This record gives sequence, C-alpha cells and structure tokens, in this order.
Amino acid sequence: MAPSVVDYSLYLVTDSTPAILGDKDLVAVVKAAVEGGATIVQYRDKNSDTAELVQVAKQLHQVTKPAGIPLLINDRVDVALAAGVEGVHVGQDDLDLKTARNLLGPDAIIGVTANNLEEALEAARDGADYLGIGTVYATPTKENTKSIIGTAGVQQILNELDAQGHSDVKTVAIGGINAGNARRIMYQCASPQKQLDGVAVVSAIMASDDPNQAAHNLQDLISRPPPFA
Ligand code: TZP
Ligand code: MG
Repeated sequence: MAPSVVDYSLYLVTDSTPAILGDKDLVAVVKAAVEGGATIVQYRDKNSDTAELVQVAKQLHQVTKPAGIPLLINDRVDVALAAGVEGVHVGQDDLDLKTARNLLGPDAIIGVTANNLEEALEAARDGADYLGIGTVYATPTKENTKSIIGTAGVQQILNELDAQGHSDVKTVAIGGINAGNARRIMYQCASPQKQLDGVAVVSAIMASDDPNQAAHNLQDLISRPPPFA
C-alpha cells in the first residue's frame, strides 16, 4: 500500500542503458540514491522483457520499501501488480489513467506525463496523483520528446491547474534537470498559489559516478528556501 503522504521532492527515474548507467549496478545505484536523498523512484526500462521487469522491480522494492519510499513502474500496470509496488507512471500512449486506477485501486500512486495544458487538466480531472510536467529542457536521455516547454511552459500549467481548481494534484518537472538548474526550476516555476512539488531526474543521478552524493546535492539544493542567487 502507498504511504499516505508522498514526498515528491527528488524523484528518481531509472535508466538501465549503458549510455547512462555505464557498468554500474542498477539496484546499487538506486540504493545509493535513496540513501542520498531521493524520495520516490520510478523504474523505467524500455528494453527488458516482462519477466525481467518483474524480477528487477522486486529487487528495487527491497531497497525502497524498507526506506519508506514509493516505487512506481513506468508504462506497465501488469508489472506493478505482479511486483506488488506502490504505483505506475503512464504516458499519453500507455494504458489510460482510469483503467490503471481500476486495476490498481484507490491507494495506488498513479502519475501521468503532461506535455501541455490540455494533457495536464485531463489527467488532473481523471484523478492522477501527480503530473510529470515536461519536457522542460532538451535531453539526450529521451530523444523522441514532444515539445520542449521550458520553465515558462511549466509555470503556465501550474497557474492553470490552480485557476481551474486542481491545486491538489502534485507536480514534478522533468527533462534536462541537474544540479545546475534544479533550484532555479523549483522556484522559477512557482506561482503564489501553486508550486512544484519536486523535480524528476534521470541522468543527473543515474549517470553519476557517485549517485549518493548526486542525490544528496540535489536534495540540498531544492530544499533550501529562496532566494537562490
Ligand atoms: N520524460 C520527459 S524527459 C525524460 C523523460 C523520461 C528524460 C529526462 O532525463 P534527464 O536525464 O533527467 O534529462
Ligand atoms: Mg510511457
């Protein structure tokens, strides 16, 4: 079952490809990141078969669960069910949110990718727990991204979510976020009514030689109050 209060502040999205993970061990990297300050983890793996996905998800869950950190699976509701993890993250081309909710139940954490205002509002209306808003900046990690929306795009979505009565849906920004811009993104995107709940990163942690330190550094940067100069 999902924890009742979820901390979205430092959202780690995994990547098992050699270009990002190198020869490091996925489970060891996630463990280091969780110890360093990652607060929620999404297992994202576009290449492994279903049996491998379930097996690795279970291994990751043995790291996240004792730490009280939710583990979500990218794209695959079946894998989330089989591994008994806390939720899923679905994109616009994946199983729709309402079906995912029916399958996983009310306590599951379900996140949706929102590239624009329309997608954000629809997901909020349909009961998403959080939105992954982006792509903020172009990133080699996900080359076939739709439009790059920048901080202005994120800000516009946050403003409209609030204006249309969806201030309760949680939000993280994703795409090209690293230690050099995380703090600015957190505070630049904030409207007085609706702030980002966190940042989601792949390479800033997964590609680091020291994922523990990378997560610690990011957590420190985003949790420090403004001013950010
Ligand atoms: N969705 C939008 S951008 C992205 C995903 C999964 C990849 C982000 O990777 P990075 O390395 O944090 O830029
Ligand atoms: Mg997807």
